[in-house]
Amino acid sequence: MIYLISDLHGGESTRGLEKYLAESGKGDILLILGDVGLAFEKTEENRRFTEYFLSLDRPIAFIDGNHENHPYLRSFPKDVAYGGPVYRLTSSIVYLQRGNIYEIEGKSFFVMGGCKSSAKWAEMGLLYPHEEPYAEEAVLAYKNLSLYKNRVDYVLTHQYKKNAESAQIPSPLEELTAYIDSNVSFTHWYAGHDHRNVKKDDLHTIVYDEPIII
Ligand SMILES: [Mn+2]
Repeated sequence: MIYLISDLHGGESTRGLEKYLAESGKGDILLILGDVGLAFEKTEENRRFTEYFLSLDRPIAFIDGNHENHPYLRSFPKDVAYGGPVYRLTSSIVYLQRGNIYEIEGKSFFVMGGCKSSAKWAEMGLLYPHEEPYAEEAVLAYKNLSLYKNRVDYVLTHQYKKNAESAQIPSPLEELTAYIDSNVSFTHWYAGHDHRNVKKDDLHTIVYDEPIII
């Protein structure tokens, strides 16, 4: 079975991970919708969480959030898993790259990690380059969706939509999410970032620390 959780934030919110490890079996796979927070802060807690997470001997695939050490995540060797390009952190844990489509247990998953952080994070010195999808990553997303004839089983993103309507020019991520809602056929869209467990409607669910089984 496939389980979904999100937003572990470097060990600050591990309820979903603990529930998953307690409830799931060896053959299951865990997908995390960003803000895992590996090597994010130079604290002993974060160092310990990173070491613990990387020691998990279970299949885990995650997308990135905004609160990640992106250069660290992209420092791992490139590999192929679930039919697409990944960064391989360990023999069982991979980071799924933005704009790609993966085949997991016979289902197709389009993924797009990252989003913009609020200004306070930069002021705190906790903002790494590459938090938001680049235009090239959106281009790759449109290309891969087109190869699938704009039809996938699931859409996984870190952020679904910004809470407030922005008067500014939409970012590549905002343009892409609007495009997917209007042009792509999917069974369900799961996103994290909001720290809530809530089904928004028949097609969209915000995931946090209550594992969802699909
Ligand atoms: Mn986030």
